[in-house]
Amino acid sequence: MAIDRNRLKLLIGDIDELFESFSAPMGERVRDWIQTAIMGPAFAELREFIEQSRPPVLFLAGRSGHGKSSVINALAGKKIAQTGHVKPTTPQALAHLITFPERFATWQVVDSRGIFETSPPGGAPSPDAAAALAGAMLKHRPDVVLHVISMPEVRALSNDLRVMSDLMRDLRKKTGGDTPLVVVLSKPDIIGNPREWPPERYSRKAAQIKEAIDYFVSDGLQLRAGFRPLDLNTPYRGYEFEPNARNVFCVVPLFAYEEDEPWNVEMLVQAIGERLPKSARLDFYQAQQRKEFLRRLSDSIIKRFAAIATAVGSSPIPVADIAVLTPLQLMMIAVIAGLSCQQLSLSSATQYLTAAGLNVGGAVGMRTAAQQLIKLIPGAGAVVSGGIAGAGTYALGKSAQTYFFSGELRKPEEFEQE
Ligand SMILES: Nc1nc2c(ncn2[C@@H]2O[C@H](COP(=O)(O)OP(=O)(O)O)[C@@H](O)[C@H]2O)c(=O)[nH]1
Ligand SMILES: [Mg+2]
Repeated sequence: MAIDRNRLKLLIGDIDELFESFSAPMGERVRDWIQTAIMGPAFAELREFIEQSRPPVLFLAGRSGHGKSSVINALAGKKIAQTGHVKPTTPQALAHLITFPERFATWQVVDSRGIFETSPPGGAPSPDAAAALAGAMLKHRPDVVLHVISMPEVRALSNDLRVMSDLMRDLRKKTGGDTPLVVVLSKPDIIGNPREWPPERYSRKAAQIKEAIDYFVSDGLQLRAGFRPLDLNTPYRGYEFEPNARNVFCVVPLFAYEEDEPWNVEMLVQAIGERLPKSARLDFYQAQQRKEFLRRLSDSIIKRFAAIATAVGSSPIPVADIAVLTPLQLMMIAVIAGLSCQQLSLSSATQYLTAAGLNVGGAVGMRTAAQQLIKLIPGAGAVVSGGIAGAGTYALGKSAQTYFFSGELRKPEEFEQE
């Protein structure tokens, strides 16, 4: 289970009702104000994050047999593209919509497979091929372009790379965007002795991989400075670059032979994810069920909701009771639950409250849940200040996050000082 867009409407409906039942006795003026200051911004935030999210567009370039399909399979964590002897029959780029039904996510993958085939490795791709590639990129407007080059062949393929980097420059000019180019150096295992794997166990292999990447950067890209390791402790896992003439954003080695565990795929996920537009991140991470990344997404939700709560607490209108914040907080908990692997719903939120020792089981309903929730908020008094509302909401969010992502119950007080 994960975040199902269709459920967002239900959740918002439930929260709206709850909020109505709380705010009805408060008078119209206060109610309207709460509507504008709390529920409006919170609903808008979730709509942007969930409803308006869209599939990431991943564009694959590189010669046949270099591992494009394998890269996609490794990223997706399942076999979605055929690998091996599939010779392209047409030189056109083909778009695939890949769905992850149990995870409510979709990716658009564009395979520009045949385009480089019109020239032998070593020779520059023909002007026609370059134009076809440029056309395909303009048509599909990728969020990220992955150029896959087999590591043992990097020396022969600097022409391809030069063509790619020129195309990236043109694409940026035409679209006004800054689509990142990620170079994936595939098949790092077959550099040197293929039996020496993984590089964490064979220091010689680690050195050979780093040497191949360094060569690629200095000779292929002709860059001498302006880059650093993605992971300072393991410099053979790839580099990221400052803006440069080659338009390369990062270089990542990836082992993606289907019979084995992929290697370094987390690094590639991170490199791609960080550069995706906000609207494409949920689908990208959710498809892979990568807990750590989804947890980070939930962090940003917690921060946004805490900011909304702070604004409420700091308002000139004296809100008598922290209860007005509880619908907001229940909604936040439901979204955190959804990002972990529970259903996006209020009943997931009550599961946390019950675990936290509040008696909200069964028939008592959402209203009781919301009223009980106050007992969990550190520092909640009769009138809440902005600081307390914000810090309390934040602490509650972190506690729920720990519960849903680590299966551990830590009270909100523990997160109060963060
Ligand atoms: N040794 C090794 N083989 C790989 C790796 N990645 C892909 N392959 C193999 O290389 C061949 C071509 O891969 P494929 O993904 O179909 O390339 P594509 O034509 O660019 O889509 C397949 O037989 C893959 O199993 C890798 O990291 N190491
Ligand atoms: Mg393929």
